[in-house]
Amino acid sequence: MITLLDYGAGNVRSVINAIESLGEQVHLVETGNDILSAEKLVFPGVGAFGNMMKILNRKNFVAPLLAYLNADRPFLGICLGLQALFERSEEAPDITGLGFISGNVKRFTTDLSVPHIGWNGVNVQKPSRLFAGLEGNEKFYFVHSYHVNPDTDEAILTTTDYGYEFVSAIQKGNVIATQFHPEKSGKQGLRLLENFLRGDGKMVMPVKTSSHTHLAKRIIACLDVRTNDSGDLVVTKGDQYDVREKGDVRNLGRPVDLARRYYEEGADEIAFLNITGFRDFPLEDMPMLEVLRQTSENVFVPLTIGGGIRDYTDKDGRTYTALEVAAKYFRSGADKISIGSDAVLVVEEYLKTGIKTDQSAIEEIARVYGNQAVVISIDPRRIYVKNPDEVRHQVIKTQYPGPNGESYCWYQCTIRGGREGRDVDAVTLARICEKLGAGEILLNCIDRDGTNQGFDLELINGVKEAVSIPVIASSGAGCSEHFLEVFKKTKAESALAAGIFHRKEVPIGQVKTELKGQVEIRP
Ligand code: 1PR
Repeated sequence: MITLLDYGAGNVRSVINAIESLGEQVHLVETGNDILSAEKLVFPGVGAFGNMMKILNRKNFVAPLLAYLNADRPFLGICLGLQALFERSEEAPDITGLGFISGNVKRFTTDLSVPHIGWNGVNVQKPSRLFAGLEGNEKFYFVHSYHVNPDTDEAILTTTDYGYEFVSAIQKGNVIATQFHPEKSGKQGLRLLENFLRGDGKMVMPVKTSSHTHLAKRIIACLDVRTNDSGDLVVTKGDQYDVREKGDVRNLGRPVDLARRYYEEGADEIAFLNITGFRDFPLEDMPMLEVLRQTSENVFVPLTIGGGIRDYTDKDGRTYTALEVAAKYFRSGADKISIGSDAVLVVEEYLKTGIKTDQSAIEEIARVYGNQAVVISIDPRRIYVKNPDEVRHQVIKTQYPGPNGESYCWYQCTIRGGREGRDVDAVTLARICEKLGAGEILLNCIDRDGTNQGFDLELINGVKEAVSIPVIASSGAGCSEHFLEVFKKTKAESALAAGIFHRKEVPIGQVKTELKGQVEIRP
């Protein structure tokens, strides 16, 4: 029996699923005594340091946790579960951590995008049971803006490079904690988790451990999901956002089956977009929550979910906040949520007042779940202009002139699945969303969506230059060369495609083969 400390934030479902997939049962901590009587304790943490410590204090978990750790009993901390072991964090300077290891938690200071999101390697510093069966050159999934900084080297188990070398796992006796997420790191992650759960076996120093690691560019499979006219929940796909063919919603398969297929084929991440979320409130009838629950049972890479994340009042007059909607998604197995239409409305308000209210969906969800959990999905469309002074938007000079020979354009944000254009451009939207606490941009492009013509490099470069958070390039992939092109010609951290994967025109493996040797990937 494995005891799991769930303090109420983030995606514990995936950790439970991963442990159960390894044949173990999970008991959730309800009182401090559950901690003290645990045989093996797993502490996954996602979210923000301050919020986590406040909850641990409120629930009186701090003293039993310290007693457990000081008795050198088997412990696995994940992500914030590592950071919690330290004395303090720059993320919440007034709040003290557990102080089991001396040192602090620092925000990344690098020119690279922060959060550090994606698959990176580990430089192993000492042997551990954790590494049985691993070669040492595997990549694991990271998602964090802060990293631990121990006062001494004694407990360092692995380091990882991102701008500079940081500590990515510690081991002090039976207490182990990783910054990366084994439960989200595919088969290698499960192996590492299994090694902890077994708790026996030899101390292993992997043979291929490196002295430098590199973050891989991510390949993301995207599933646009909606109910078709017969009432079935299907994966669909649009041409420039029009998902109907001869009047019917295109049906490309069942969401849970396709997600499973992409995991097996090597997708680094999977995104579900509930494309009618703007009109069908996701908590009213909850098929997407069920899709997430089922998917997270056997898909062990990160899952993002979007659609309908906003404040909402139902027909009985009950009001739900965007934070409540997001919380349901996280608890059902999502690692990140994505906000589309509501982000545009939030930014419009901000542009009017110039005031951060701290109450927008972006700010509230980032405060509780951390910036890295908030993705902004932008649905822009090109608007051509003859002269850059014609509009007060971020205008670019384009290589692809408009229908009347215009050589400038701006990218108009839309809401409601591209149905309504608004007076905000994509570059401004991305910049303000970053300021409000978003951790990543999913950059679609209505003009390219479903066309197979390749990604809109001008749009991607325009947005990427304006923000320091990671950008997912999306829309238009037609062949594996398009992925190479987007990674060579832009600084996008990941690339997403839908149609070519659903129609089996280009398998994910073929994309990775194309990139191998030229772009860092997770094999
Ligand atoms: O506005 O917060 O409720 O979120 C709705 C979400 O649904 C948004 O993220 C929005 O992008 C998405 N969405 C709404 N309508 C559509 C549609 O297609 N009619 N899909 C839609 C957006 C775009 C991509 C697509 C890529 C790659 N889909 O995600 O998967 O363009 O396609 P390709 O490789 O086939 O070219 P809210």
